[in-house]
Amino acid sequence: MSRLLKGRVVRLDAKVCHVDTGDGVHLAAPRGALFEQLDTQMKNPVAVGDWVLLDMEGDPVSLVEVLERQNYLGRTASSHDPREQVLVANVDQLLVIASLAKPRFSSVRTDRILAACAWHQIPAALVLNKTDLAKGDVAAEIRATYEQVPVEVLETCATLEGGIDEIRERLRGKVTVMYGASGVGKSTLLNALQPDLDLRVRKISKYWNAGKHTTTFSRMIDLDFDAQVIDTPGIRVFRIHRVHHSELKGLFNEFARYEDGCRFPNCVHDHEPDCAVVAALESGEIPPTRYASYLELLLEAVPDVPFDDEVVGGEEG
Ligand SMILES: Nc1nc2c(ncn2[C@@H]2O[C@H](COP(=O)(O)OP(=O)(O)O)[C@@H](O)[C@H]2O)c(=O)[nH]1
Ligand SMILES: [Mg+2]
Ligand SMILES: [Zn+2]
Repeated sequence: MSRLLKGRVVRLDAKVCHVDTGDGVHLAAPRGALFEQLDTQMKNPVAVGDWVLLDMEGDPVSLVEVLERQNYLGRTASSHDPREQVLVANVDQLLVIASLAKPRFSSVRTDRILAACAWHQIPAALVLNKTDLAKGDVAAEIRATYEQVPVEVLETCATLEGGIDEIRERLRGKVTVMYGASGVGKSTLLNALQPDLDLRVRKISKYWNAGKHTTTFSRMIDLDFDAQVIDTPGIRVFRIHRVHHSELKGLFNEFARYEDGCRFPNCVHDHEPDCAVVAALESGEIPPTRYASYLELLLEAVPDVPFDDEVVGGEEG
C-alpha cells in the first residue's frame, strides 16, 4: 500500500525535489522509472512548477508521477548536449528582466527568450530596469522596437522602487517566470516587491560577465499579494529546441505583416530574391537588431525537409 499526495515542485536541487503539498514542503527523490520513461530527447523528467504525485510511505519520500503539463518552457540543454531541458512548467507568463546599463541591454538575448515564449505559447513582457543609469533615449528606442512586435514594455528602477506597483499588478494572481541575465536586478526587484523577502543581492562588480551567480537554481517563491514567481538562474544562452526554419519566422511576429509581399511563399527572409521582410529592413521599418537576432536563430534552426525528399506514404511503382 502506498499513500499518494499531490503537490507542486517549488525547487530542484541536483538529486532532490522540493514539493509543496499544501501542508508543507517535502523533499522527494524522483523514482528511477521516471528517467527510464524519458525519451532520449529529454534531459530531465521534472521541473519547477510541475504538479506531481508523491509516495509518502517510502524513506525518502519518492516522486512517482509527473502530471500532465499545461505548458512548459524548454531549451536545448547546452552546446554539448542536444537534448531538451525543461526549465519550468505550468506558468501563466514570463517577464524578461533586462537592464538599460550595467550590464547593457542585449537585443539578441532578449529576442531569444521572446521567440522561445512565442514557441511555447507563454505570454511575455519586457521589463527595462535601471532607468536611473540609462543614457539618452536608449529606453525609448528599445520601447519602439518591441511595441511593434507587439511586446508590452515596462520600466523600473528597482533600487529607488520606481515602477514597482505596475509590476506588482502584473504579477497578482499568476505564476510568473522572472527571466534575465545575472546582474540585471531580479533579486533587487523581488525585494522591492516584497521587502521582507530579503533575497541575496549580488555585490557590485565590474566583471559583469565573469561574476558568480548568487541564484544557482530555479525556485518558486510565494509572494504575499497572491502571486508566485519563479526566479531562474542567469541562463547564458537560450537555444530553442528543434524549431524548423519555416516555424522560426512565425516567432518574429512583426515580420508577418510583410510576408505576403515575398516572392516565394516559403521564403525564410534570408537569401531569397524579392523578400518583403528584407525590403522592410532596408526601409527602416524592421529594426536591424531584430533581423540580426532572427538570422542568428536561423543558423541554429532545423532545415525543413524539401518536399521532393519527403517520404510519402502509399504505393509506389
Ligand atoms: N543603479 C541601479 N542599480 C540596480 C538597480 N536594480 C538593481 N541594481 C543593482 O544591480 C546589482 C545586481 O542586482 P541583483 O538584484 O543581484 O541582480 P540579479 O542577478 O538579476 O538578481 C546590485 O548591485 C543591485 O543593487 C537599479 O534599478 N538601478
Ligand atoms: Mg539574483
Ligand atoms: Zn521573405
